[in-house]
Amino acid sequence: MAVQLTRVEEFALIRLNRPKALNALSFALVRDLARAFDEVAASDARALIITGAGEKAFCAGADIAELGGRTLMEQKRGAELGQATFAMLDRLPIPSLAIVNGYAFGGGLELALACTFRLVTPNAKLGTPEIKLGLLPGYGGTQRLPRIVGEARALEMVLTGKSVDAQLAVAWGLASRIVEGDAKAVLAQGMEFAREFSGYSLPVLSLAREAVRRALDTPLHEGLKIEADLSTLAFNTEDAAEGTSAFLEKRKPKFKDR
Ligand code: DAK
Repeated sequence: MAVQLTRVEEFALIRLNRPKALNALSFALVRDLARAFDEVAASDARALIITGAGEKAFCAGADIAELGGRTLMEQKRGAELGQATFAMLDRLPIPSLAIVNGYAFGGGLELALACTFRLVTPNAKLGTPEIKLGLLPGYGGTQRLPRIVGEARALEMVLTGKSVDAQLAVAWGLASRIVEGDAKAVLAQGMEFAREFSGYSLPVLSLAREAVRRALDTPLHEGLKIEADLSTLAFNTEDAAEGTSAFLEKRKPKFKDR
């Protein structure tokens, strides 16, 4: 299977598994990813972690061998398939984390950008080299990248095709931190990172993600209204009652995801 979905303790783990092609995203793989995201959404996992098989790459992008010889309408449908699939990831009810273990180019970077967080290994290289192929990103990169790193840095990446290393990725806010060691150690650090939030109320985490996400495409006065609505909605959860009571009673809260 080119997409392996497993369970590691309380987390869902997706491993892109085409290491000989540096985990390139064939259209079939993208469809498999969509099915996996559906399964994750219906599961009781507390976060999703995505990584790539092998030592070299998270994902080297769209499968270039499949890109040629298609009509413009087929290309448009291809872009829409990639965008819709990555939107499923962005909209999962639980947070997600990409462990970028090596190259994340083109569609591979776009997959990571649709995750809530990114961690990078020291050998990671992140980039949008499409321009070198006479193309531009088609799976959400031109929209998500500037929202994460800002317009000038996004333009620098998209127009030059130059990649960013692990340290610069962290400096630019493209990744949250660097994780080191073999695949097992890196996964353990990813799980440790995810545990910094995964014990909190899932519905409240989801409302918080929604509020922050809306900040990026909404004028301030509208965004503040959205925040008032979503934060009020959080007060309606049993978990909000539990969290505030637990504080006053000086005990640890027991959230129930309700
Ligand atoms: N697609 C297919 N195969 C790939 C691949 C890719 N993206 N990247 C690597 N491979 C394959 C290589 O062909 C090679 O296969 P064999 O020759 O062994 O059979 C194997 O993986 C190992 O790669 P290399 O031998 O090249 O390994 P190196 O360590 O020397 O180099 C590299 C690693 C990552 C620097 C290099 O492989 C590379 O530059 N890869 C291409 C990276 C890239 O350009 N990615 C962006 C792809 S474009 C759309 C619009 C736009 C897009 C999609 C759709 N629509 C409107 C529908 C564009 C999306 C993209 O992602």
